[in-house]
Amino acid sequence: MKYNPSEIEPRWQKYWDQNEIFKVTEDEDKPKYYVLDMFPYPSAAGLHVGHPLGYFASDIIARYKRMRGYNVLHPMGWDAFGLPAEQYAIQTGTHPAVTTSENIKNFKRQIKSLGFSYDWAREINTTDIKYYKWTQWIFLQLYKKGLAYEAEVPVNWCPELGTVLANEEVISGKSERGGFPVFRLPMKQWMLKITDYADSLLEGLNDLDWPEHLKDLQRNWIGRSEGAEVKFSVDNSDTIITVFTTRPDTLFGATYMVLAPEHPLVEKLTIDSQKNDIRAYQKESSTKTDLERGDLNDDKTGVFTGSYAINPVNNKKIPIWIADYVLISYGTGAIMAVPGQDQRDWDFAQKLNLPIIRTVSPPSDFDGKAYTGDGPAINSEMLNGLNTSEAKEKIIDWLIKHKKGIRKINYKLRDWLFSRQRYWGEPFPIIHINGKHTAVDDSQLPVILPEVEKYEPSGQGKSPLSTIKEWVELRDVNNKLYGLRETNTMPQWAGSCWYYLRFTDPLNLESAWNKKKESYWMPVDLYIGGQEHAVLHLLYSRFWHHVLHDLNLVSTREPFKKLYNQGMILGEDGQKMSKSRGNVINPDKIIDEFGADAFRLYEMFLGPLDKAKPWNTKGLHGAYRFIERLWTLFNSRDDKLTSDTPAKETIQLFHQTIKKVTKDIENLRFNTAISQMMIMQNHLSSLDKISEIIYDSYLKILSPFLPHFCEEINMIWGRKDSIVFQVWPEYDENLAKEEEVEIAIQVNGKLRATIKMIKDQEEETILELAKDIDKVSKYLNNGKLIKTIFIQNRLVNFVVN
Ligand code: ANZ
Repeated sequence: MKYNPSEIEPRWQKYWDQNEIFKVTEDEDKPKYYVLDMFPYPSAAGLHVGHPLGYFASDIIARYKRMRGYNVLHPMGWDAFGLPAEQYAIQTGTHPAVTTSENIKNFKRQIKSLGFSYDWAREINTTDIKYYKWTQWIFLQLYKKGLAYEAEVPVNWCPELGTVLANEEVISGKSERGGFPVFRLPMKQWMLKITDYADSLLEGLNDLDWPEHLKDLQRNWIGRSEGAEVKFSVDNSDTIITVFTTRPDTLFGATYMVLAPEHPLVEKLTIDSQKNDIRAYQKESSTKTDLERGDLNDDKTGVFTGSYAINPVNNKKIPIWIADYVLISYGTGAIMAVPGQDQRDWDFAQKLNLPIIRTVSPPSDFDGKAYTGDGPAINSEMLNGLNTSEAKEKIIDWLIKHKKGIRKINYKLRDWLFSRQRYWGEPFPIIHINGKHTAVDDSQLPVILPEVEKYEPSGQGKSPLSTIKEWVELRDVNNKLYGLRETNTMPQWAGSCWYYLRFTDPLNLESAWNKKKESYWMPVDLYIGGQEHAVLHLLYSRFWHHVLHDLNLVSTREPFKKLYNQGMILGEDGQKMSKSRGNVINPDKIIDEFGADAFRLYEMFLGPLDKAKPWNTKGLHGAYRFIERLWTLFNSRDDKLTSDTPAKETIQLFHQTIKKVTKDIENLRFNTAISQMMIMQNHLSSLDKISEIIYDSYLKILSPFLPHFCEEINMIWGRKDSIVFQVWPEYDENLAKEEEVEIAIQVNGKLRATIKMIKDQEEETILELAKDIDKVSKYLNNGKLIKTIFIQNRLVNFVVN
């Protein structure tokens, strides 16, 4: 009998499906575990080999947790609103719903053929009316809480795509999708007040089991800065300029001021003789992106307005300039410039010959230009001698007392631009009556996306919905027009902001979710997905979740307890997989040729889950051969079975393997778990006799990695119950213990380091480790290695010339 995955795998997939093996309901007697994948956008291209990497990982965890007695929620669905289906509709006239449903069918077929343990009864689709009804309902909760508002805001208008884009969707003045030019234009838009939740979102991060760098990304995005707002009066005028500064302690060193070129006071402050220069400069800077303007290395430019401000602490007259290194979108759009302590100000002052005064004493060995660090205050009258934090406190108190300023916290985070001028999105449940907006009554939800003839945005960038008169115009029983529907749609983020909640109760027609079910399953215990969602999706969904928590609609403050980012799978050439490079691997072909289990084993063995790694077809053959060896080993059970006690060596390896696989799964280190199971296979295949418990336990710990294969063996062995609910084997710490040895690492006979290792490790492994030690590598790098002496379990001596 040969191992034949193409026969085995579909049979088990059918068995799991028909017997609803992975279907779950709330069970108060069991601990719950909620493991979630970032659900995919069902693109026309179908599944990419990068998708299953994360799905395999979460599935191994799901299967493992079931065997540990958890009630496991492991769902899948489709994030199906979005631009590609709409672009396709514009080109071909095919309704996005048609394309979407075809794509979902294909995605589902592919995902199902990989044998994941999803509870398919919970499948959701964000474009389903029964789903987006509740997206609209949640929007209304935010709206009623005063967190949604309309504003005339300068937006990123992309004529080519016919829509407004979020800042995040614009990269150096071009649309992220398609690379089309983007312009800044004022337009009426829906905004969500995520800024009200800036502190809440920051605080929430502290208790999360997320990679630290990911929390930092979120922190930087929110960008909280503590400081002060300071008021400067303008000489011979009643105009006041307010600046935001994080360094009020440097106020005595403010030798000039700068307004952003777009600042509303520029016009008023510019004297006649400077008007031409100022206008020319304003025009020039309007073509630059914020990123270009903020570039530290850029040559600083600016123009003098002709007016002067008065420094409130010493009444000195200081010139007011405009310069584009000051951004209108941050703080107050104006700064006090302190060239002694700020590098950008220093560069500007140097170039334009403005005075520089140090107000913080730099350390004696400092030889830079602006000193941006902390230190004792100098040239600052009442602050002299105080350290930076004391000086900050004292000056803020002084400013408050003299009504010249306030304490202020600033955020980089902006309110979230939430409307799009597109067809393929959730309609807003909003109507406009006499120019005022109001919520659609809950009883009237959902507001169904109507059919349109054309999917292009109408002129002036309005959504195609605005062209459907019968839909937009609301008439009473006497056919009198009383209101107009909002014609914008929500961005793709909306549906993914709460899908994890819907999974807890996906079929509910009465409410978004039942609170009891929600509080049973939430929070998500483990969330696995790509790095591309490290900031926005996670920030937006956390924001909605915090609001829902404040409204007492959910039971936890944070939605995702533990988060893990899988690394990218690159092409065999080490480059990002892309159609144009021709290095894309089609998962269907891999399954046809090797089967889903070999595919899973291979991807999990490729390297650490969170690292980027190139595809390698050789490795796939290796994975397949390993399964074949297991096939032989398990099928020889009848001949090899013994009731004799196994040899000491076998017992030790057995306990070590269970221990390592258990710990590695818990830590998502699947590649090393697989290595250990390969060592185990090697050993067992060399034995003539194997005891039942070893056969049994080994099959169990393999089963999350080779789910179809292990079900098959389990059946061949005559077991009636699926392996899915068998109990995960325990290990005995004492029996797993290895003898440790201390190995001396010498260079030219001189002891440089020691390493502790498990006895009888391979020479190659030890040498590699030894060469990596700093105290050793420094000699190896400086000289030529001429000889290596190796004494097993005792010593390494590098002879260097
Ligand atoms: C005076 C000063 C002295 C500053 C000093 C810094 C160092 P973060 O930390 O990012 O919040 N700033 C304020 N608004 C700005 C704007 N719209 N465009 C460009 N720069 C702006 O940065 C706050 C600091 O960035 C503020 O503190 C201000 O410069 C500048 F030794 O004020 B500071």
